[in-house]
Amino acid sequence: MARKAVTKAKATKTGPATKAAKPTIVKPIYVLNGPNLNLLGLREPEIYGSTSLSDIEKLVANHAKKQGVNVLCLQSNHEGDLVTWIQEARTMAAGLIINAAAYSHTSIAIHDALAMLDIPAVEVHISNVHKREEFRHYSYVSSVVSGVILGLGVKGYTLALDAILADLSK
Ligand code: CA2
Repeated sequence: MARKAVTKAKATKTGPATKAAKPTIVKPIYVLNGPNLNLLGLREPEIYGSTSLSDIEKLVANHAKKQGVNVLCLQSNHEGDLVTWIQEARTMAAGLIINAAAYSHTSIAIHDALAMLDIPAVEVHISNVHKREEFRHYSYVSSVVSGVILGLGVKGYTLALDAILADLSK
């Protein structure tokens, strides 16, 4: 279940507050990217577009900044790194965005780590995996996150951020 970051509305001298103050989210939103995504923009632009991972990270960071939140963007080609960062997110993050790339279709370790999170988590895939090879149709991630965004290109990352912020302000 999503942790709620709530700031109480301040009472004024003239009476009780009528409108709740906007919640302050102090912890960063973790943005985790898995194997080979460091090569985005270099090959297969017909599937993944021409945006690099560093461009995506800037896009998400700017989008977050406009809404007064921070992101921590991390990428690894190693399954264990992703597991460690997901575990770290349990206490250090307000929410988590994950594109586990090929590990989405294989990793029970990532599934188990995500199952232990109690912060909102959204799975992102740049491509529509359901229009692709059958081995990409199943994701071990999907059943243990709040939601999934796929096939919408790099915009999926900012949409995921918006979904997490909406969840946190409920
Ligand atoms: O669509 C996605 O975001 C994927 O997670 C991307 C993964 C793929 O294994 C998933 O099925 C769907 C692959 C990322 C590979 O990235 C590349 C980067 C540059 C050139 C080719 C692939």
